[in-house]
Amino acid sequence: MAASPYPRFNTPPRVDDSRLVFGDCQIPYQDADFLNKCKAVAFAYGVKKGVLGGDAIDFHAVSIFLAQFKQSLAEELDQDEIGLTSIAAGFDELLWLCGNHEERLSRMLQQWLPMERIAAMLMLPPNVVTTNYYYCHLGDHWEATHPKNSSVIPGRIPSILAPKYKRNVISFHGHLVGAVMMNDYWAIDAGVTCDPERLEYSMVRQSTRPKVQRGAVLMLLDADGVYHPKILNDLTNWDAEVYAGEQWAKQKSQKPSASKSLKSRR
Ligand SMILES: [Mn+2]
Repeated sequence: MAASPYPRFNTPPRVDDSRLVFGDCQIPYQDADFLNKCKAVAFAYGVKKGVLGGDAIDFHAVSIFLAQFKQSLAEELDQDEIGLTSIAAGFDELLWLCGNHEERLSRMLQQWLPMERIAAMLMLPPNVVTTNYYYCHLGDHWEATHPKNSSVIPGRIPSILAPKYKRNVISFHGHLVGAVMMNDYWAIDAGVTCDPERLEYSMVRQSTRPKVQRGAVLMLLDADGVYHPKILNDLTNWDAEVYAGEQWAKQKSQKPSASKSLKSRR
């Protein structure tokens, strides 16, 4: 019989450069202070590209969930536009992955709105690049993903995804922070960049779920094509990281012979 004329969904976006990987900003509930600190560290290292790992906007105006505080969709879209434009400011490219919150308007309309259309509706600048995939590849060995599942155990979901997809995994959606080694793979729960105290559902009503944790991952690609994740969270000494980044960027811009590489002595 004839082969199916329909496409195979096997073309996720791929990047091959250093990236600030962050997500779950849930604009208009973003943690501006934490986001500004993460961007300051990335830019100090000379990293001007990012991966926005889904749930960038909350879309609470079109959520099926009951909420005490609800704005109109028009009001939220205004705030989403302002918030996303300012998050993207300073980046040469920000790859915006799909998350379950980005689906909310489509669910209400009962038809799929492509991410590109959502970005166009928000009049986002051209440095914001979209994909309809919920994950992207970073080089041959890493991925950033906004999976369907969540767990109450930090590192649990990425440690299941990693051997399945045969990659080191940076995972969003879980709202937890943790990095574990599972067999041959790193499994990182990246944390959120929203303000946990602005999430009505987890603040007004108590649950057994662990507390929402802030975090992001700066993925630094070295000259040999190897990624070195720098995990950013509430333990981070931001001034020290900015200083380290500036020194590192300065050293990198000088001739290679000017610095002794530890790698050569391995
Ligand atoms: Mn999510």
